[in-house]
Amino acid sequence: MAAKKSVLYLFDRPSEPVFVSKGDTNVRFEIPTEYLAERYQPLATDIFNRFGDETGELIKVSRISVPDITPLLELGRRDNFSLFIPRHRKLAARLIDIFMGMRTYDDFLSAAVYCRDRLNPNMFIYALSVAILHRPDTRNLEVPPLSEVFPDKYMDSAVFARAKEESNVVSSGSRMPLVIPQDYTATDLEIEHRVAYFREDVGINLHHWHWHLVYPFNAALNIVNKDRRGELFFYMHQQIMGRYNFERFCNRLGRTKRLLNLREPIAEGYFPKLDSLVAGRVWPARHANATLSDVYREQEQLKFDLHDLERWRDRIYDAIHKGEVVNDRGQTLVLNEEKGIDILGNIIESSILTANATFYGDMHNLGHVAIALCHDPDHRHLETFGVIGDPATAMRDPVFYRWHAFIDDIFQEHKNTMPRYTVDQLNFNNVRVTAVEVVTRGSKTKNEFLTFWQQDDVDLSRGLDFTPRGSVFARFTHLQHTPFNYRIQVENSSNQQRIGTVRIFLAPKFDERGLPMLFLDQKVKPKTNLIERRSEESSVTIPFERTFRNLEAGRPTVAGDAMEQFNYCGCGWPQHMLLPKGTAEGFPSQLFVMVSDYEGDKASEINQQNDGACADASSYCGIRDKLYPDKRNMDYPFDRQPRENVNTTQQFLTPNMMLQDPPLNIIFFIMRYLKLFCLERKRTQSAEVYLAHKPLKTTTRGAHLFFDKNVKGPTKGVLKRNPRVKIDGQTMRRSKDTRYLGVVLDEKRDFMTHVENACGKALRAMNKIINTGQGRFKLYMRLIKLYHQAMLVSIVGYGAGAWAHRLRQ
Ligand SMILES: [Cu+2]
Repeated sequence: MAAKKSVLYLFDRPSEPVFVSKGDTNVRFEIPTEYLAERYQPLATDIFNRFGDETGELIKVSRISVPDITPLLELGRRDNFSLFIPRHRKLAARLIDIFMGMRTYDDFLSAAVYCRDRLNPNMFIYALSVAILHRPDTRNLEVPPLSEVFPDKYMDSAVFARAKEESNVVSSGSRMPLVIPQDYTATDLEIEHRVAYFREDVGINLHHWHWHLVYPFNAALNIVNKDRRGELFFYMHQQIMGRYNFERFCNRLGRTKRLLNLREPIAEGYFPKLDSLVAGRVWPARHANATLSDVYREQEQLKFDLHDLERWRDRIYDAIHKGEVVNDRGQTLVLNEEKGIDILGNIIESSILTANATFYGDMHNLGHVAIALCHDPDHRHLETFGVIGDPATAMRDPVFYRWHAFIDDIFQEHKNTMPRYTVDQLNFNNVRVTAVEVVTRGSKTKNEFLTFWQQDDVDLSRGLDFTPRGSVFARFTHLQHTPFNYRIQVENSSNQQRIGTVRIFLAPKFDERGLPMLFLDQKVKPKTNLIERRSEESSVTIPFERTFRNLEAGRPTVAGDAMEQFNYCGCGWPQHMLLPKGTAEGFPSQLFVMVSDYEGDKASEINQQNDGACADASSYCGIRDKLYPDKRNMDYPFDRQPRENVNTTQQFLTPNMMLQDPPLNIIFFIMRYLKLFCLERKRTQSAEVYLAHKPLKTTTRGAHLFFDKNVKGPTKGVLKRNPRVKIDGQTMRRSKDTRYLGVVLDEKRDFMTHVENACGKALRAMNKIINTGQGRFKLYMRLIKLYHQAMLVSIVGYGAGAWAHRLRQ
């Protein structure tokens, strides 16, 4: 049986054929001849000869009766793929079905290998990811972050030409990170560009993509139909809007205007500067003041009018005001307090759970499509859709937020019809919040958040098809904050122990209506009066390493439940984006803290464990196979109109709530590159690059590093084997060899590594010469031999003066 994680190698360089070796260790799939894509069938012998020699682990792919994928070929290899396009969604759902239906892991692997070179890589990776996440035999695997599989969806396209150069010219140990400028999509002439760092953040786009992997629109019912899915669609996107608007305030921009009138020009233009490496095309841009039109594109089987969107919108409003919807069997479903928002979420999104697809249509998805295709609605220019047409890239575009502000408004319309919470419903008898405080670690001033720019590296190599192996890093700049603690004092005047949930919101101070933003939602047992909570423990975020995790690093070390839940964990708001940027002079904000009665919060009678290693973003992503961890309506207590005569947040308070006073400031430091941190510290060999930067701390210095200081007496200074070098708290990996003037010096000093490297290089050159010579230029064997001698001798013999004497020993 093949090892479980072998399927993950299919994520490596998704448009390179499956028989080309994968990963840094040259893993190879041994496939039946008939699995080769049609293009390669006539070349089978040649291919197996050429690629068969490469060393590395061999994964045997068993022969199964292959699934019929003819209908799926409708989407071409080089076409763009979008989950918002109904036709694409259906094709992907079929592929997910095929993968889910494979009885054993080996069959699954075999089917995936068979499909890989035939189907559209974007669709393949999507369906494969969903299947891995949901198959019982693969759910422990970590799906590589999409930013590594398709880095072209997350980064300035200019970086890829440089990455190709770097990886072709410089050997993998000595490559320097390629710095991506922070402002590459626009200048400050475009005021919306002030929040580009938010929209284009790799982490939040990954979160959005991953959320849609955990909650696919279309697949088998048991995958789609998760607990309160429709409500979570509303809530997760509503929170994004709240967070985005806060960011806008910090940048002196007003809150997002709803895209209410579909016929009005869209003021915001967006030029993404992204290339699709799969399609070999650029992602289309949208100029300012573009208008939407009816969409009719045969190729994607898309045909809808703006009228359709408007009619669906009106029907949905109609249903909200009547308080009921009609399902496709003509039955009435009441939009009540408990289920209403969930039903609406499914209708508006719309997933296959929608109550009535014909009547309420496909509004949210086709809205995305209409905007994404406004530059070529009838396909006359053969252009593909813009970034808002792909969940992996949609959040980059300012219009995404305008569209979702509109979607959110519909949900609020429904929420406004719900009965208001009474004081009794909000209060927690005999429990009072008496003090709230924020302590930023390392800072003496209380009630102050600190934010700054930070740089980090992401490995592009997995997505750089047809280039030499080895890591190539792109260095990007993102927002970050200093970790902090909340200190909340709660008084319990009853004589028993009470259990409550602490809900913490952050809002801009000068927002009269108090648009709240939920940041934390935690369970505590308030027997002790002082509750302290670390910012990293937030129930909406996942740690930085998990947002950008890769196959090798970031895996939880404990087996069992932690692993079980790991994939779910790729979903979650990135920790580094928890706090808005604030301003240099301090942006006044306010914390709202509430302790609610756990009796009303708990999701089920059986006290389900929510504190597994991977429940950390449960507020946005739920917990696998479990009920959503909080029974209250999502966005409680702010999901309803306030009770009579309550106009300010202050008046809204009951004793178990508190508005922090004095307000706290979010202070932004313009201290660029505060900390350099290499994501793949464990794998990179270019440690010296990082050592050179000042802010890093090494634990031992100078001579002590390499000479054992514990040895006393005359032997003091004996060379220490395997010295442990720590940089910034992390142990550096020791490299066993180094390259000097093209010759590899290894630890044993027998030059075997060099000889092996040179032979490998010569072998690859030889294959290339045979391939091009015979296949392309039809050269005589005699000539090819001549080339061989000329090239191979120079490769193998390079620097022989330095190392050849060792061969004799
Ligand atoms: Cu979305």
